[in-house]
Amino acid sequence: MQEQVRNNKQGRSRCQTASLLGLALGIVASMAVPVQAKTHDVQMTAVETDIVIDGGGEKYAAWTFNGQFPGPVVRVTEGDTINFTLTNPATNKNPHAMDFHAAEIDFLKNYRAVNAGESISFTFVAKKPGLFFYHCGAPPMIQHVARGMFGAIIVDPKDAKVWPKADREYVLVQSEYYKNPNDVQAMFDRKYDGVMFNGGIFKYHPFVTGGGKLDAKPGERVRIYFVNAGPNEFSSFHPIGEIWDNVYESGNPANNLKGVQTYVVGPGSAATFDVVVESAGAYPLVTHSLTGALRGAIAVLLAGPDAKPAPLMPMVPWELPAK
Ligand SMILES: [Cu+2]
Repeated sequence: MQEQVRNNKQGRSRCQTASLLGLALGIVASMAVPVQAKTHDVQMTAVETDIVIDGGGEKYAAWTFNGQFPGPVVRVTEGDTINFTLTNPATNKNPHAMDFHAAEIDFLKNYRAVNAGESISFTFVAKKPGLFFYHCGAPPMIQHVARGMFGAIIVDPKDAKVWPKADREYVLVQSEYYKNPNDVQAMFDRKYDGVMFNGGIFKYHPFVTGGGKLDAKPGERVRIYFVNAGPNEFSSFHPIGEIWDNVYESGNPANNLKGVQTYVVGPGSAATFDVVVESAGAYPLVTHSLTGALRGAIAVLLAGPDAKPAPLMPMVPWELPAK
């Protein structure tokens, strides 16, 4: 009898344990499965080199990360760790540095400039989702940025469902063009000669020689990751013929503005713009600061049913059509 009671008790407790376990598993299964944080080894090299900056083949004595203007897009997920190394080869003439706006770390130690022939490494966790600027901070910083040492880092939200899924994504980085790369005073005086998207004058303007375009299909949600490198001018980013369905300040899904015509992105800042293209046609994306648009900062989003998939940052580096 006692044996039976004990068995019954054990049976009941096993049963309770099993049902509790089942309940717990059910809860776990119903929760979104968290993405495992990753570690990324990101290595860049400071490259002082000539870069083509317009469709006519005009060259510019740029300073770059990895020989690209802008530098490569870094893409991680919220919570990921980035082990970063910058190499400044002995063949360079200038000190260079790296400053990631996505990081929250001591700037004196990590963002210091290293001489040619040296390298620097640091680690950070991308704690906040969004779109962030990165740039060289070696003095004079205004010149290192003007000459092309910058790029974008996208920190995707841990939970992809916090915002609508984009059908197509592009990165655009705005910057000013100062014709004489050695005239630092012109940079301080804001005497720029053009404004570029992704290191080119009218780079995505199909009516300009050598110009390209950004493709989309009607009805698609196109997400533009927009960074303003400056070094000095504000961008007033506007889609001609459209309205931004959403603007996410600093690219953070929590900072969601709706139905925006024009949104100001200051130097060293960024925002993510969604446009659902209503119909086929051409939609020039411009800075509505017109001296900038009319001197290079126009990227035409061409919507047609035959649009092909495209890279995040098309035409970097610029490939000129064969003559
Ligand atoms: Cu530099």
